[in-house]
Amino acid sequence: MDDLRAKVEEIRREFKSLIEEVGDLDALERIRIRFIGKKGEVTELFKVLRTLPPEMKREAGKLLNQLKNEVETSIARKKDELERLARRAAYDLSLPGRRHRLGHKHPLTLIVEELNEIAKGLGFEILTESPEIEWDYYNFEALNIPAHHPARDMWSTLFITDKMLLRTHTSPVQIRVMEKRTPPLKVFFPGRVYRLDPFDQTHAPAFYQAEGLYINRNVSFAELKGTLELFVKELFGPSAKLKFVPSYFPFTEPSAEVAVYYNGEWLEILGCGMVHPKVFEAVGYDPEFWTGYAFGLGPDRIAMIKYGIDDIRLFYENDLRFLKEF
Ligand code: FA5
Repeated sequence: MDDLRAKVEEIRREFKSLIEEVGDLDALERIRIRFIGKKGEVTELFKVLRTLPPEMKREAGKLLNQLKNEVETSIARKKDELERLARRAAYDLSLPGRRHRLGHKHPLTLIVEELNEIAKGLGFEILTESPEIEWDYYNFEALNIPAHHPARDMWSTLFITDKMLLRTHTSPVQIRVMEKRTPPLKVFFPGRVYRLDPFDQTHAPAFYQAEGLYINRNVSFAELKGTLELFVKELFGPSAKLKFVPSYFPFTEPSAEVAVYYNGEWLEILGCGMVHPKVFEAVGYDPEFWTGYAFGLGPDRIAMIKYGIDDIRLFYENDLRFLKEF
């Protein structure tokens, strides 16, 4: 019995010193096999147990079970610890962190915001919301474009019902504002508009417009021209080349278009003119008393010139390689 006790102590000491030193899972497995494997040192002692006389078996059994439990518990604890260390080593803390990519504003949003800022600087009040689904009355009729008038052909329209459509321009907002307010007024309203236009290099079927309206007494065409020149120079720089071309819109008289010189050609960016007396009549303003100008800018075309983009479709394809450039 004393022999057995001494043997147990020896194994225990040996096991303890080994388990303290062990640094990896393979070595730990070797220790497990050595002590409690099928032919392990502790396992072999149990075989000796069988040969002992019955009166010693009880005490010896207790001794051996205790040793076996100790060994098993220590191995399990060590295994946990080594596995945890291995997991931690899989993280290289010296690597730089992964940056979360933040989105940013779309180039057309940037242009619309810039237009708003310029307009604000010129004393316009900005209206950010207006309906994109519009009544025929506001989009056409009140703007001096009666039903069946050939001027309707200027806007290839997406009708929803006979009387309801996707607005073809931001000009209906002129009517909505004038119906609600009394002059003088100076407002600017960007928004999306829709046309059955081909989706080509310079046309989109859904695009932006931004419109200005100024009503007061004795407003002159010279003021309109000066305002638009300022707009263009603010946008493209003081050396930007622009030209006024006579044009026709049913709701302005006289009317003009402005084109900017870009990449060897003139690109039309806006329509404008003096508010037509018929429009004043439609909203109940006295055309003998009030005067005013209106203009409608095309932010898509402006973005093309400003950013040197030769195809409007790039703004709508949502290719991240393109959008990341801005
Ligand atoms: C108009 O829509 C008038 N409402 C502008 C106006 C307002 C005139 C106030 C007088 C007074 P127009 O159809 O020309 O006009 O369009 C104005 C601008 O929108 C154009 O100069 C152009 O820059 C832009 N635009 C027109 N069609 C498209 C399109 N399919 N894709 C992108 N931009 C377009």
